[in-house]
Amino acid sequence: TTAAPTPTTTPSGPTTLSTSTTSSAAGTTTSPTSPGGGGGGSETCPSIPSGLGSSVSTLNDPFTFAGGSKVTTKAQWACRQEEISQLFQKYELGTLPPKPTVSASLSGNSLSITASTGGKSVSFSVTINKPSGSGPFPAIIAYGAASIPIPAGVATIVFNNDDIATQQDGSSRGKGKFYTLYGSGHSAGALTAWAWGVSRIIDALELTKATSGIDPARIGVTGCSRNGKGAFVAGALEPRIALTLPQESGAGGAGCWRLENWQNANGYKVQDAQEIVGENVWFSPNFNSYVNNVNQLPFDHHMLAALVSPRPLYIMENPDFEWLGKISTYGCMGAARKQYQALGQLDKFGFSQVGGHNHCSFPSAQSAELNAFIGKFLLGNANAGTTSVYRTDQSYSNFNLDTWTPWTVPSLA
Ligand code: MCU
Repeated sequence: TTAAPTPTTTPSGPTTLSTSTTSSAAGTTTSPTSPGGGGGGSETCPSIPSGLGSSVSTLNDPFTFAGGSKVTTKAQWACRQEEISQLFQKYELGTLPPKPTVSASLSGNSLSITASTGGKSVSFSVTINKPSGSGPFPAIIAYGAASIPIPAGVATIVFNNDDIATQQDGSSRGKGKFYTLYGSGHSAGALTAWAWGVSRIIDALELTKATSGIDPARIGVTGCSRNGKGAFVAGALEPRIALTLPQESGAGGAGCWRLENWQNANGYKVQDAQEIVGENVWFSPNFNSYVNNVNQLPFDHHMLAALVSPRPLYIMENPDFEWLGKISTYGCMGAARKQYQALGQLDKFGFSQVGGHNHCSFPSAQSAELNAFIGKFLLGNANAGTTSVYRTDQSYSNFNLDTWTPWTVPSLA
C-alpha cells in the first residue's frame, strides 16, 4: 500500500469573473444564493477564477476560495458554496437551468407538474403516498422507489427520475423530458436533470400546499445506488431539501474520485471516474475531459456535502460491495464531516457503513440512526436520537484521513 500522495501545486490561472455574477475590482457583491443555505445576508463574494487553478492530489481544501482567500465566516461559507456549486456544474455535473414556469394539479394521489420555458413545455407526474390523517405531513421524495423504511407520519413521493433523464447506458445521452425542454445537447448530466425534476416537484408542492396535505418545507430525498448519487446531487443543488438520504451511492456519490484511484492503485477494484463516464450518462459530457487526471478538479465529492451543509445529511454505505469504494466513501465523507464541524453542526451529519446485507436492502443495524434523522429533521422530534454519526464496521489500518485533508478546519464565525 502507498500513503496519500503529496499535493502538487501549480500556479493558478488569471482570475476572471464568472458570467453569472456582476464584477468589480473588489470582488462581486451578491446575496449568495447559498445552495446549502450556509450563511445569509449580503456578502461581498470573491470572484471565481475562470481556470481550473492548482492541481492537487489530496482532497481539495474547502475552506480556501479558488482565488486563494480563506473562508473564516459563515457568510463567506455561503459565498464559497456558490463557487463550489458553479465549479461542480462547470466541470462535472453540467448546468442547472434557472426555474422555468411551473404549474401543478392534484388528482387523488397523483401530482401533475408542467414546466414551460422558451416556448416548450413538458409534463410529468409523481405519486404521493400519504399517511392517514389530514397533515400537513413531511414527505420523502424517493427516486424510483424507497429502499429505506419510511416511518409512520411521513409521506413518500415516488419520482420516476428516468422519465426526466434516461439512464440506460451511454446511448441515453440527451434523452428524457429534461432534454425535450432544454435540448438534447444541454450540458446537464442525468444527475443534474433529476435534481431539476426534484426542484419542480417542490415548486408543485408549494403551489398545491393548501390542499395536498404535504408540507413543502419538510421534504427529504432518497435513492439507492445510481439513484443514491441522484439523491445526493439533489440535496446539493436544491436548498429547499430539508434532509438528504443517499443510500449506497458509491463512486459519483459519497466517494471521492481521488480516493477511488488510490484504492485501485492499492489492489482494489473500485468504480472510478474513467469507468463511470463510459458506463452511463450521469455526468455532463464536460466531465470527460478530466477523468484521466482528476487531480486537476478544483473539488472532490466531500465538497458535494459542502453544498448540502448545514442542512442535515445521512449517508448510508455498504462495505460488502467492493465496487462502491468502501475506503473512498469512508474517507470522502470523513472530509465532508469536517465541513459540518467547521459550521458547528456535527449533529446534522451522519455517515454509516454497515455490511451483511444485499445492495439496496436496508439493514436493521441502521434503523436507529435513520429514525433519528427523520424524526429530528422531518418530524420535528428533538429527542429522536443521536444524529452525529461517523461509523464503519470495517477497519482501515492503511488509510489516514488526515494525510488526505492537509488543511486546517476553521471554526466559522
Ligand atoms: C452504485 O451505483 C451503480 C454503480 O455506479 C454502477 O457501476 C453499477 O452498474 O450499478 C450501480 C447501481 O446503480 O446498482 C443498482
